[in-house]
Amino acid sequence: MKFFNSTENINKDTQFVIFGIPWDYLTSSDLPNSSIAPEKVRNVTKDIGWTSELGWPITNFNIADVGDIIIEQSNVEKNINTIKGFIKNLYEKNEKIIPIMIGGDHFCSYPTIKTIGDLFSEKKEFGVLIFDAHLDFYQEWDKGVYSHATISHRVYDLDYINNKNLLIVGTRDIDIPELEIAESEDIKYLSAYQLLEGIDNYTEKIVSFFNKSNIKSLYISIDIDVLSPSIAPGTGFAMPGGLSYRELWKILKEISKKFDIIGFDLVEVAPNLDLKNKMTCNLAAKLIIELISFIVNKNKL
Ligand SMILES: [Mn+2]
Repeated sequence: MKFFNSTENINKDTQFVIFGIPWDYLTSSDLPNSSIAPEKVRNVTKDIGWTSELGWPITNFNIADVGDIIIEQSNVEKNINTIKGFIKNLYEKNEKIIPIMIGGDHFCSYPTIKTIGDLFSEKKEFGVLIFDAHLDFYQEWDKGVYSHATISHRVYDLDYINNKNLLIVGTRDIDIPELEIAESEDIKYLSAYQLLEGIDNYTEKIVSFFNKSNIKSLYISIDIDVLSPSIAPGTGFAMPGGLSYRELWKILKEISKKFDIIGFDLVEVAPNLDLKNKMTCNLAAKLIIELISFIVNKNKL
């Protein structure tokens, strides 16, 4: 099963390349099965209509779905290298592609962001936007420095990432050690409650944060738990007070208009915790295809 009508192979016209990382070893949840999310999110696309909400046929988008990366659950270093090699290989087939990763737990974003960032030549114009209920800013978590609870910290540790080009949005479940690091390092994040100021205001805060640093190109990482658990129950850490689908949709639309999105991911969907109607998988598939539609139609938004 492919994502909507994606082809299998990358060619010169391919704009987006979807791949799955079926890896949830580094979650701290007792109920993890986000490793099956890539397959389950693809599966629901057979029941979703083939137009974007703004009326663009999905068949007009040039998407290749190259399947899942082969993962050995507990072999962390090996997986990081495998992911790196896999993504490099995608660019060798077509250097202009926009990679789209479906996780897996949030740690899957780290090797993905690192590989894409390392290969991106305009480092001064590169920023990372993370949507998450959590800061994921622990220095270490139970299995060490690599964990889904340390992912934002590991991204921050990259040479070219700092507190002026990394922004975390939608937070509402931050632990004391994370808060202390965020305060001492002056890490910027927008709490979910700040949405009380209105979605336009909230979106403007995100845009102006990156504008201030002259960021032109963004990588976006979406942890599904940034959304309200009332619409996204299928995830390991369901925290109240999350964004609505429409709020996230609106933010993604505005961001796509203002910046070049050079890659994105959607992580932490746990299909075993989803409702029988697969609403969280539907939500994930919709977010991915809507964001693709915004990137394709950037000049019409
Ligand atoms: Mn999270």
